[in-house]
Amino acid sequence: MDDLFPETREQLVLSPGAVLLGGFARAEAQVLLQAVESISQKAPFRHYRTAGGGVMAAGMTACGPYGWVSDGQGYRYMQTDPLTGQPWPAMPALFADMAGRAARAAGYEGFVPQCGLVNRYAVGAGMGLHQDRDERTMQAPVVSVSLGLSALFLWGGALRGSPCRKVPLHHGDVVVWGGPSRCHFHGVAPIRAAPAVAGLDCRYNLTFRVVDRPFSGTGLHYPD
Ligand code: MD3
Ligand code: FE
Repeated sequence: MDDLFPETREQLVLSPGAVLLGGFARAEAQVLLQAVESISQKAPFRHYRTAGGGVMAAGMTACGPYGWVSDGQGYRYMQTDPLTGQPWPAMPALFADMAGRAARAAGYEGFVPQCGLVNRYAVGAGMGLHQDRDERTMQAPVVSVSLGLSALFLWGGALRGSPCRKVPLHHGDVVVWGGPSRCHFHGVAPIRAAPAVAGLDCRYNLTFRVVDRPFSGTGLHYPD
């Protein structure tokens, strides 16, 4: 493993199917951030309204065939950006490539994302406990990449009331969430003020998702 993936600081199984690849994206962070900048020029960060009437603390945009949106009518994936009426910016090859390599390092072959969701957290912003269930298939894993300021990730269980573990996620960390962990509750504690990391005074999280395709890859996942 060390020979194949020298970029991984440590591999930690958080729970069955959830694998933390410490520092996996660190060496690529600057090009990933340049791609985020280019995406946000075409599809600007915005703060979606929640179904409950609130506003999300994290700014969001997306790339690839699908973007995730919320507007008070509910949460869903759309093939066009409601802000511009245009298709979402194309998924940069380095995004899809990195997500595929991370999934492979965690034991999944054939991960090809259809959505690259980009979340931006200013200091003080967090994300409440939730499940990701808007994808038509829960078979494929989700790959997430943390950039910039560190976060305390809240890792719950299958039920909202399950106890939460606090997992620090740092610049360059990648987590692959698959199998039974795919439907666990999770959230992000408000980002704490800290010296800039890689020139960033905020945190970005990229999440890569399969939205409406059956997952034909291999690895720990729910059967058809
Ligand atoms: C576990 N984002 O966008 S990434 C989200 O840091 C989201 O921006 C957080 O939760 C963030 O939905 C957490 C980690 C993550 C993402 C998706 C998951 C964990 C997951 C889907 C299923 C299980
Ligand atoms: Fe989520």
